Parts: sequence; C-alpha cells; structure tokens
Amino acid sequence: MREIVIGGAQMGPIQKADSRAAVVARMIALLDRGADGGCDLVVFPELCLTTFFPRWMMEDQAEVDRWFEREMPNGATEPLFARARERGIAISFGYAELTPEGRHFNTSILTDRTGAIVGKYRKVHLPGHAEYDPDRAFQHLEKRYFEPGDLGFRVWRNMDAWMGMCICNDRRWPETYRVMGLQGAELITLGYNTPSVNSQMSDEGPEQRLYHSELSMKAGAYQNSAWVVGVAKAGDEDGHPLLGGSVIVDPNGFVVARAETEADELIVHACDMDACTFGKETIFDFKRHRRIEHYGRICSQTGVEHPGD
Ligand code: CDT
Repeated sequence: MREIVIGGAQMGPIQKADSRAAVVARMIALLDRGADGGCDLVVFPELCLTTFFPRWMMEDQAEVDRWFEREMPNGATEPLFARARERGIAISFGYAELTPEGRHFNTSILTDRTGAIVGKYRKVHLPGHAEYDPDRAFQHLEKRYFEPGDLGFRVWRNMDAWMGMCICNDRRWPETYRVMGLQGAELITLGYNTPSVNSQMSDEGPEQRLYHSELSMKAGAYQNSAWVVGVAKAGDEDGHPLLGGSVIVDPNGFVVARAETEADELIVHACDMDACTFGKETIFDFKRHRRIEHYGRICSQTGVEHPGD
C-alpha cells in the first residue's frame, strides 16, 4: 500500500481588495487543519493568491502585472512554505507567474515535504477571449493576460508516486489526462475558478456546470486509472459567483470526498497509489490496447474538418 493522505483545500472567495497576506493566512489555516488531520499533501486552487482577475478588463499593463508573482516563493508566500516545511507537508497551488523575461503564465507548483518545488506546470488550455466582449454577461480574459503554457503535461516522482498537474479548463480535455497517463500518472491535481453561470448562456447555471466539472474529472480518473483531486476557489467574488464542488476522485472514477460549501473547506481522503495498478494493467493497459495508427488527427489537426472540406 502506498497511501498518501490528500487534503483538497477549497478556498472561499477572494475580493479584489484582499491582500496577499490575508489570503496566505487563510491558506496556512487550511494547511494546519490538514496537518492536524494527518495530510501528507494539501492542494489549493488555481490563482489562489488573488481574486480571479481575468474577469476584469484592464488596458494598463502595470495594473495587470499587480496580480502576478515575480518569484516563488516570495515575501508574501514564504510563510506558507515555512509552515508546510515545519509540518512536513507537500503543497500544490496556483498563481499568476511573471517571468524575468516578462512572460505571463497561469501556473501551479508542487513541492515535496521539505517545501522544495519539485514540479511546475503552466496552463495550456486558456479559455475565454483576448478583447473586451460586450455580448458576454461578464468577461473571461485569460487569453489576454496569459500566454499558453510552454512546459507541457509532465509528471514527477514525489512521495513514492507519479504526480502531475493541470489547471481548471485543462480538466475538460481528455488529452490533458492522457498525456500524463502515458507517463504513468497516479495522481493528477488541479485547481479551478469556474463561474457559476455561463456568460454566454444565462440558463446554464451551477447545477449543469457542477455536473460537467465532475464528469470531466471522473472520466479523466477512470480512463487513466489515476487519482484526480480538483479544488475550487468558490463563492462570490465582488458580485461574481464561482462554483464549489471540490472533489477527490478515485482511479475507478468514483468521488470519495466532496466539498459541501462555497467557503474555505478541507476535504480529505487517504489515497492508495497502488489502487491505480489494476486498471493500468488490465482495461487501460495502454501498451497492449492503444491503437496509435488511428489517432493521428489528434496531433495533426486542431478544429473540426468534415471529410471533403
Ligand atoms: N479558470 C478557468 O479556466 N475557468 C473556465 C471557465 C470557462 S468559461 C470561459 C473553466 O473551464 O472552468
């Protein structure tokens, strides 16, 4: 048995006016709760140090850059790293990354139990749009503020398991999980900020959006025989509601822990990495069953092309 006790640290809303220090104090409280509950790894949401700023149209790059971190750890997050180190807990969390070369990414990192960063991921599937869209009920400007990640979907050996990361919209794409599955991923962690309503279809509310969120993560887990931990930033951010529904999904696709609130809430499950083995050696034994001669379009074509187009 290779058991890793995982905490999904859902976070309630972060308002525009909230300071990094106040947010990090909330993260440390969640981390402590995890440590007291025996967690080995605590996973926090996407862009968890600030409000979900891509909902705001900004023209001034200096204003945009205020939401980004130039180093990790930095002054604001060092207390979180220090507490994780002190309590011997690995962490993963998302933040907006501004590189020394001036590049902007939607990033997440993974540490080991000593607080050393062992993995970094930059979001590949950026949803939304790059220009102000008057037809939407609210904006989703990730394509304006970030460039697509350049690190691919990697996995790392951490705590005697193969771990990978993705971020929010990535969870809806089977390619995300499969590329990590092909590297033997046993645990995939992700954070999300998902608006509770569809900005382009007002009838699509939280019920359907929670369903799709969970459906995607269950499918990714089952089809790759891996644990998936999906953690929300939830609740009302300056009048803009975000979904909760953080879950831990087992390698058979069953939800084994689910958040019930839209506030700071820790969900915990003891995840046995050996539970991945059966699926990986039977129905999803990729080496025996995949037929790559039929998958060429996946890597040669982006949009739909009807035969004869
Ligand atoms: N943060 C993020 O990726 N959110 C998206 C919203 C898509 S609607 C433009 C998501 O897939 O949940």
